[in-house]
Amino acid sequence: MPAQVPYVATTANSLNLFLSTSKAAFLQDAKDGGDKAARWTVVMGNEAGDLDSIASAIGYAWIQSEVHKTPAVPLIQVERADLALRAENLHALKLAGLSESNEELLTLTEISEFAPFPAYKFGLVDHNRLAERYQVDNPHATVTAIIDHHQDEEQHTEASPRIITACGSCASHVSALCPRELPEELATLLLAAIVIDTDGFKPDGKATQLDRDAANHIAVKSTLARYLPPLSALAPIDFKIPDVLYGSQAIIELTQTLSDKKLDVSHLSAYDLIRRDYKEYTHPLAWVTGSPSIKAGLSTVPLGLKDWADDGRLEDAAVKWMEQRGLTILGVLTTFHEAKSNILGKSTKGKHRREMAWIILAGPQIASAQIEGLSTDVLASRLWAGLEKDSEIQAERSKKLGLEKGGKLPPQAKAMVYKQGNAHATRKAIAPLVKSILEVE
Ligand SMILES: [Mn+2]
Repeated sequence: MPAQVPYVATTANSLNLFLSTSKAAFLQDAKDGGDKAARWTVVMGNEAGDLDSIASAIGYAWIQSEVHKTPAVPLIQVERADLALRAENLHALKLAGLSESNEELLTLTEISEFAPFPAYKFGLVDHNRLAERYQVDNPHATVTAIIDHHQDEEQHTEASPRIITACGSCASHVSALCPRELPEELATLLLAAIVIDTDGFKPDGKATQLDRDAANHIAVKSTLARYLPPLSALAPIDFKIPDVLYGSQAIIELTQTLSDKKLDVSHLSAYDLIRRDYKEYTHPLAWVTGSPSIKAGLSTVPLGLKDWADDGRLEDAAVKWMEQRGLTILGVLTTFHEAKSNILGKSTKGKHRREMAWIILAGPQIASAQIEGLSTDVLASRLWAGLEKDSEIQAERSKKLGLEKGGKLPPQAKAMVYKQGNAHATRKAIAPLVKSILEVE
């Protein structure tokens, strides 16, 4: 089997053309001002900017534009310079025939000059609540479509379609909506997202039947098609497709390459690691007089704390990021495999572990609410108690890093490190838990 080269699409392709054309036309309308950009639907994934979010946004914008003939542009919710923090995304975008610089993509960097946001129709993929920044001074902001696999936040109930169903990858929902004919570069991009989210369709993993069916639907159109076993595109719809993708050589190779690139973050600084896979939440505290809101951020880092966070590196990076984002709380969620050596002394993949490092700062939100009895002490005891009594994550205090002593943190800051008894609980479980701990009276 040759290396990845044969899967790479050429740069002159219809996906590439769709992206460049829609980006240029949208930006021109935005610059012209008035309500020229009002005809556009801006389709975006979540702010963590993972491959699922990027592929789903591109895929759904393509469907809107080419199938439903509604002008749509995908917006990648990361700064252009931060695209480089995710090597697996760069690889998948290359397989999908984008240029080395990814200049075809519309990122936050190109829209930063527009305030208020120049368009008001939004399609949300891989999340289901429109971020605050798009609503500021934008009274007509409307979510017209939602396609997601996260917990339903029950917002934007007028959106149509409004598909929010759990499955391994949001890109599977988008793939299922694709017509039989689609650019092979787009099929490849969606397939790459599903592959990385389901660990190559591993049985008993995150892949659901919906993911497998959707992947089979688009795989035949992808640049991998000729390396795959015969697929069932012609099978009757109610015929349960056997899992032909799992275990096929081309899928194994794609899974391996993407996951190697995703896990190779050893060259990144603590500050890069915290920003790389990051989501932000606003929590109103109904139990404090006047219900002040605080901002909390959750970073997922694919390396154990001991490999990057000691000697004050975590504290320095976290405080810098928290001040920049105006955060009161930052949770750093690690996921990694313990290094282990086998009987021949060769290192092998050990047990899957997760840790959480939490930092609470006395930022401006606390300072202004202090008279009402809100302090970092009060927040810390509420958060630690809530985390520790949750039976799903099974948090156990860890003092290895000494973070709880706060020696390298500003005055009044509180911090704690936990090992998770349940290594399966991801940010998808921890975000709603933190919401209920902080918001419930
Ligand atoms: Mn996703």
